[in-house]
Parts: sequence; C-alpha cells; structure tokens
Amino acid sequence: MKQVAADPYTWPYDGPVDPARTALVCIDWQVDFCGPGGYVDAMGYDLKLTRAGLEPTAVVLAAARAAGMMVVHTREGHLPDLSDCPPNKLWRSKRIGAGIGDTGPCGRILVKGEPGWEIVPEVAPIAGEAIVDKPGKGAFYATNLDLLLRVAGIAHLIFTGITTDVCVHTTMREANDKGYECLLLEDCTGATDYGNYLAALQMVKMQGGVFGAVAPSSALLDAMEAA
Ligand code: C5J
Repeated sequence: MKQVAADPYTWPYDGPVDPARTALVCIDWQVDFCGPGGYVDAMGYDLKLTRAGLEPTAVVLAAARAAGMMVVHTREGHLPDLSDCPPNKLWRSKRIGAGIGDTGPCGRILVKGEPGWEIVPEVAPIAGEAIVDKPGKGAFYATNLDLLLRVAGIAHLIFTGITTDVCVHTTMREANDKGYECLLLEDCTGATDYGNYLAALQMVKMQGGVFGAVAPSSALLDAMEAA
C-alpha cells in the first residue's frame, strides 16, 4: 500500500498505510441516525444528509475486510432503564421532541436492543468485527475502545460515520489526543446540517492538520490498490 493523497498532508505522516496497524472505524451507522423513523428523523432533519456516505462506506468496508484491516463499529445508545443517560442529555432530547427512551416507529429512541439502535444493513458488522457500545458522543469515553486498539497494535485510524460534527468529530479528537494518526473520509460521513459538515471537515485541516487529515475514499482505495 501507498500513502493516501489527503489534505493537508499525505496520510499517514509516517509512511505507507500498514493494514496490520490500521483500523477502519465506522461510527454510529444506526437506524436512529440515518433510517426512517429513527432519532434524527424524529428531530426533523433531512435523512439524505446522514445517508449520503452509506454507499461509499460500504465500498471502503469491503476493501478493508479484503485487506485484513481491523474493523470497529460503534453504536450510541442507553440501557433500557436509562441509568447511563445523563439527565441533561435526556432533558434536551425531550425538549426537541425526540425524547431518548420514548417510543417511536423504530422502538424506543436510542435504547440498546431496539430496532432504531441497530446498524443499518448496508454497513452491518460481520462475525469477528469489534462493536463498541457507547453512552456518549466520543467512542473512547466509558468504553474499552482504546484497549482493543492497543492490544491489536493499531496506531492509525480511518474514520467513516455519522454525524460528522458530533460523534465522528468527538471520537477523532479523542483519538488524536491519544496519539492515534487519524484520517477522515469526506464522502463516507455526513451531518444533520450541510454547513456543519463542511465546517467539521475544515476544522480537522486547520493548523497543518490539527486532528489529522481528510481525503476522499477514492484516494484511500487508490493507495490500497497499490498493495
Ligand atoms: C448525535 C451522533 N448526533 N452519532 N450522535 O447525537 O453523532
């Protein structure tokens, strides 16, 4: 494999992509965030924006699997009794009319085990892939993600998922602070607001790549084909 033609630098900083040290992290591709009747739909946002990255992500996922890369899927959700849902998060969700734990067309909103909490079929995990359940926006908070990655010898992370400005950004920032070298695939992510999506991409690239780098998935696939 080669390095990836990314912005603002050729990624990763330390040489060609090494599939044994790289994980593909797929953030919260759940019905609640991109499916009809889920949480994002209940809040009244345009699902086309959060679904936009699904098709390219499925292609990258297949390539990562073929290359033997570690794949990690994350899911945001809460226990049925909501004992792991901070009261301010609960209050805000009810205020906007999509209360966590309330019953909707996809079952109870953002509750573990409900249809809305499941990952959509296009990018669903397969046997052997890690699934990290998280109560918050960042996938490192209150989870074993860092341990799983370090035990597997992973130093580089490639991100897909939703939403760009919330769970993807929070997780990428956490990862960056921990020293992981991060790449965000711009066509494999989406936000509930297009301006926020663009801003989130731009934020990564400031200060010479303050949180890592950004590339189209085609650039990653080109680098992988050079294996
Ligand atoms: C949000 C997420 N937006 N997965 N969660 O509440 O980005």
